[in-house]
Amino acid sequence: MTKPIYVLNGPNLNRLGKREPEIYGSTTLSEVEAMCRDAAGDWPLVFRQSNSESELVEWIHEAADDGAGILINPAAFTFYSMAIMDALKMFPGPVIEFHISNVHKREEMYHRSLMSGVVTAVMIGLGARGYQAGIHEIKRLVSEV
Ligand code: DHK
Repeated sequence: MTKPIYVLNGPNLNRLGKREPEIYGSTTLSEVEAMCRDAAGDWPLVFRQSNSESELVEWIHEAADDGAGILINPAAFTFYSMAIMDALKMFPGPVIEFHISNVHKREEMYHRSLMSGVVTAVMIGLGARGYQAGIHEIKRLVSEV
């Protein structure tokens, strides 16, 4: 049986569409999920969002046991959550860190990710539609394992 790809989203991403649309666009998280499922085709997806660091850690542990790959937008946790960083280190498969916005064009506090040094690849600044490319790329990376 094909292990699912986990698409995990961090804090405030549940507000996509209403949240700073000049930065994150008008696409809602539900629309992002639909795009991801379309891009995944027959590949099973687990698509989740949480504002809780501990819940995201628990889901990464779940993925380590049951998942093939992770596409994660840690959102604000990107810059200070060693708990999520340490959890990602335990994941045996490919991980893509994803950000809707180009964090390097934003304030200094958005420039240093704790995750980038422990993931397979980083995708930044493609907008919400970039999740589709993220799914295609994580599928490729998983298939190459
Ligand atoms: C999303 C957030 O919520 C921010 O905290 C990050 C990221 C950027 C994004 O662009 O998807 O800094």
